Amino acid sequence: MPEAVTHVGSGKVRELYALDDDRLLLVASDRISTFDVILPTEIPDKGRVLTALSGFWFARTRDLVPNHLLALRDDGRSTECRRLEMLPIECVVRGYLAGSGWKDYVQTGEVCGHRLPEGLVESQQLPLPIFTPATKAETGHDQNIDRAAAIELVGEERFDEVEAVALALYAFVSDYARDRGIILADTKLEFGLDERGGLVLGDEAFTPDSSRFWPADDYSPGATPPSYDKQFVRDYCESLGWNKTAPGPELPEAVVTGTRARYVEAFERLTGIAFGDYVASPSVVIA
Ligand code: PZK
Repeated sequence: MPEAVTHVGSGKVRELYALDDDRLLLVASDRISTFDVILPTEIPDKGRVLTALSGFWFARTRDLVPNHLLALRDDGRSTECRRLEMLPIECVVRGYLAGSGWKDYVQTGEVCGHRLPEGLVESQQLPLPIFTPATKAETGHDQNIDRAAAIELVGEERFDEVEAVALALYAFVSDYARDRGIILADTKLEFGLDERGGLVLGDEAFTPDSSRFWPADDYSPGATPPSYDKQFVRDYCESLGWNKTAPGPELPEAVVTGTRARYVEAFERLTGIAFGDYVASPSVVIA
């Protein structure tokens, strides 16, 4: 008998279903977005790679903080997870100055209330990683907020706890990736609370959609490093002179193939696991 599942939410490239009162199913599609627009062409296996990476990191960080992972389904793109009470902030950690962090620094010399040294250049490594929370926007962009604004949303004790845990997770994963030739420039984490009020890591974690991964070989401060996964897509879109509003362009076969290869390469470099082994048996990443 097929289980009855209720669709409870959509992200840009993911779907969320309720399995029962306590469990959700997070399904990662092969859709890809660039410049905030979802493209009409899918990248085969992208959802599997992202699901595999999240599972891999959940298994390796569970002694730092419990997480919502219950099981990976055999399709390789679906995660069964514990239903949590999600905290109303995005928990971003930045080790390098990119994206909105760089923009805020140029305008104010600060990011989320962290006063930074003068004279930093785009993509430069920070003296120490910083916790830079943001509000969760239903539509449009998340807004960076300082410690006081985040404490208004989650309380001071919980703020101090998520900051410490998020920084510890970033330190673990960025060291792991660096040893494999990949820079984790920044990452966005989402936490929730279990029925006893305990802090639990949820959502996806340390995937290319929630993080900036840069190939360490190509890194040079002052430039905009190529994105590990989406650079072919961005370069192709730029070459068209597309105005970056919906609908996005269809991607040619060579861009699709090259981008799929980059996702698979990121997975294999980070995990040391052959992607074919994951497809054959998704639990290999959590074994
Ligand atoms: C939860 N989202 C984001 C929205 C998606 C994902 N373990 C959990 N418990 C309760 N709620 C969530 C989670 C998780 N993860 C995550 N929204 C709620 C989201 C839409 C589609 F795929």
